[in-house]
Amino acid sequence: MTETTDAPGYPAEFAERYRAAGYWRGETFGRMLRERAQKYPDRVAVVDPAGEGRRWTYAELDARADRLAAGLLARGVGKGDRVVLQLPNIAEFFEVVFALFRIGALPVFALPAHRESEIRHFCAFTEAVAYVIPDVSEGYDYRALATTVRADVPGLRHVFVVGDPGEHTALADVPAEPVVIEDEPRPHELAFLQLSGGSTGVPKLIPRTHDDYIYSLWSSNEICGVDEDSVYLCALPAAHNFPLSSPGTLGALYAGARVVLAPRPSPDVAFPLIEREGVTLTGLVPPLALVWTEAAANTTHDLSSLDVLLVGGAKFSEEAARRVRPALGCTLQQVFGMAEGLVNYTRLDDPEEIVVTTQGRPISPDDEIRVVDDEDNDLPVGATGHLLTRGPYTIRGYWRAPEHNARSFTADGFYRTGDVVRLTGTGHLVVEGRAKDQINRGGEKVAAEEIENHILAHPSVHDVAVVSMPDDYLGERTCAYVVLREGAEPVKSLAVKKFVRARGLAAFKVPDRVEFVDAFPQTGIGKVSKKDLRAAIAAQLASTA
Ligand code: J2J
Repeated sequence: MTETTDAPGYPAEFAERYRAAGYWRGETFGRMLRERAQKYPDRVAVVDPAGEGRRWTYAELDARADRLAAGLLARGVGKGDRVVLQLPNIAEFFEVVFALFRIGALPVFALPAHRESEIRHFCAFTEAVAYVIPDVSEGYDYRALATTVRADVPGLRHVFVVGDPGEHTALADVPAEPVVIEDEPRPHELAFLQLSGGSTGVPKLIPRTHDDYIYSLWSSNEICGVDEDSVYLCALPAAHNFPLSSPGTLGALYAGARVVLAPRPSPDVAFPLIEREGVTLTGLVPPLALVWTEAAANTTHDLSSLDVLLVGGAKFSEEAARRVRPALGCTLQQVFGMAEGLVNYTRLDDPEEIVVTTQGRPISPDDEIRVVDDEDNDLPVGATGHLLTRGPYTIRGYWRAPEHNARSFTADGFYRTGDVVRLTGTGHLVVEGRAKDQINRGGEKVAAEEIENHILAHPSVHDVAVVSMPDDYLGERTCAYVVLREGAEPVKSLAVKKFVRARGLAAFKVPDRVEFVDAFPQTGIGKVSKKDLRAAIAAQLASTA
């Protein structure tokens, strides 16, 4: 049982079944890296082209993780402690993650885009003992953010900085002589907390175990053809679940392959890296895949090493999917995954029609898929409904969220994904829409309620409803419908955006558009009809296009 007071674990009979089936191999991340370092000491594990450029071998990454683990233990960071990690795509990301894995401290994977509001919540809610940041990245000084957060969260004992630490501690000063780790993490225990895209006021945390996550990695490797000769380009933010695990950087390291870190995902950065490093696969969200297919037509860079392009995080249109092979000369794999668990891939030998028209099928024969109506009745194959799932790498509940879990999971442990799908006769899933109150902004998830709460704090705002609006490039953008207080000072759309930004939110959550109305359309039972608001803004955009 992985049951703890913090999160519901897999029931014993399921855990036994997953072990007996060979899915859960009884490995941990810490030991996995040690084994790879013994097998492939001199092979390059991580390439970080930033600055002078660094290439760490497996032996070097392993030794660094050991030394950092010892240093963290010496500073009182230990098993079960939470550590909020907010690093860009740099080699230290893996040094820190594996050091934490080794001592059994749990990384909490924040994104570089997060700001005070999110980071304060992660640090306070997880009772984190440490926060790891770069000094300055993409022009933003994370040390100032850390100072602010630390003042609000007294339990946060350490801020470790990659680079110039300012008033904090340099990560480079932490490593110490390796020690024997007493209470090593065990395979069924938690390895980290991943962030949920979410639909609630604050992002929920996803507790993943070594056993379940490592299963998703080695299976993804088989499905995507990753072996020790593969070269994975990490173009999306490394902390996101897609580039981390589908098959991602951790899948690549599991295979003994090479991870190449792209500081940014744009073709001008990524294409030269593909050529230089002989990249064989990478993963992108749909808007970037479009940019890449367009840029490939005019590039002088040799992209011929690229075998597989994974596209997921948001719906990839059939039309765009058809362009991938002609433009980039590689195989497209659509991937429909979620940090909570379930990941679907089109297979490398699927017929082209399936690859361009579906979002794939589950990793595991033991991924249970249900497509149901609003009352949880199972629908026939081919009908569109809510996707529920349970399986060997899908969580049974969020971390410290019992009330929310009662809504997000069925009594028998199926996760309510909030996705609306259709199952084809071949067992593939087609994503048709979404029932959760979320905007999928080109793969970046925005929980409507979170933004609504921020806008409601504005003194002139009486009520607000945040909805998606169609967008050619991102698929969706965010539109906030605002009702002002009677007699309130008139407010401009820009002022609302500025207000949200000033509350310290990731830039991708600031509404793209603000519309002022006198009242909201209502549903039959007197709730705000977001469906009508979505239709209204879509019609308005179409008429002005
Ligand atoms: C439509 N919607 C999709 C797709 C995800 C691999 C790939 C992606 C994620 C991810 C991930 C979609 N078509 N191809 O974790 O390991 C939407 C769904 C889903 C939500 C999950 C991985 N691929 N989505 O995107 O946790 O709505 O994970 O429930 O960020 O993204 O978001 P997230």
